[in-house]
Amino acid sequence: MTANWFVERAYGDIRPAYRVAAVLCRVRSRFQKIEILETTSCGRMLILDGTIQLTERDECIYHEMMAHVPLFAHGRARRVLIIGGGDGGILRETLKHNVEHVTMVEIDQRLIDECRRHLPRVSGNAFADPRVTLVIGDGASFVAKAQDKYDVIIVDSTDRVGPGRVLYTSTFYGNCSRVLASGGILVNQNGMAFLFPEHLKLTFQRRKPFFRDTSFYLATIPNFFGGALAFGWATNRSRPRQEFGTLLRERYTAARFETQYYSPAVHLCSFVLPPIILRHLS
Ligand code: AG3
Repeated sequence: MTANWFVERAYGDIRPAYRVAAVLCRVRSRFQKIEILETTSCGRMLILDGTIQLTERDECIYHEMMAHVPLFAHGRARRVLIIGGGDGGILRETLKHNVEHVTMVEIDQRLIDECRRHLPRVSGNAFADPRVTLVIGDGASFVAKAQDKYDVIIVDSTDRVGPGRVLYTSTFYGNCSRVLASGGILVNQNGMAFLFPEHLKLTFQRRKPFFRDTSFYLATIPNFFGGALAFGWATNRSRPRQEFGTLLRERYTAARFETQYYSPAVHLCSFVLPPIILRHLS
C-alpha cells in the first residue's frame, strides 16, 4: 500500500483502508501503540495497536449508546465508574446526566494526553468537570480493591487483546457485581457480534453466575469493521428492561439534551437480538 493510506490489519484476510491526510501522532506508550491520523473521509481517527477505536465522524454512536443506555435505564444514577475510555468520549456523554460523581480509571496517561491534544472535541471540557476523579491505573485491580459502590459501571476498553484482556475475566465480572450498588448496571464493549460470536458466549457464561439479567445490545458503528458491535449488559435489577418504554421517554425528555443517535426507541430496539446471535447465549 502507498504511504498515505492507513490499512487496518486486525481482521485476517480483510483489510479496510483509509486515505490519510496527516499523521498527528504515532507513539508507543508503556502499554500500546497510539496513532492519531487525519483521514480525508472521517475526520480524525484514533487507532490503538492497529485497531480503529474512533473517528470524529461516527464516535457519537458509540459514546451515546454506551453512556445513555445504562444511564437512562437506571434513571437515578449518582455515582458512575468508567474503566478505560482514555479519549474522554464516554466521560463527555456521562456528564450530560445529573450525576454526582464520576470516577474514571484509565491505565494509559499518555493516551489521555495525546487525545486531549489531537482530539480535543472528543472530551470537550469533560476532564475539567469538578464531578470527575481521574485515576491512572489498572481497572481490574481498582475494582478488586474498591470499597465504594457505583450505580453504573461503563467499561470502554479495547478488544479482547492487549492491555484490556483482564476486563473480560470472571474475576473482573465478579468484582464488578460486588461494587455495583443495588439496581446497578454494568455495560461494556464486547466486540463485533458477527465476527466474534464466541466472545458473546464467553461473556454470557462468565457473567451468568453474578447477575440476574445478562444480555447484549447492538449498534452499527460504520468505522468498526464487521457490522454490529455488541455492548454487554449485566444487572441485578428486578424490573425487566423490556418494560422501560414509557419511563425512558419521560427520562429522556426531562434530561433536555440533544443526541444524534440515541433515542428511547433506538434504546429499546438495540436489545432485539437476531437468532444468529441469540443462539450463542445459552
Ligand atoms: N473502544 C473500543 C473500540 C472497539 C474497536 N474494535 C474494533 N474496531 N474491532 C473505543 C474507544 C472509544 N472511546
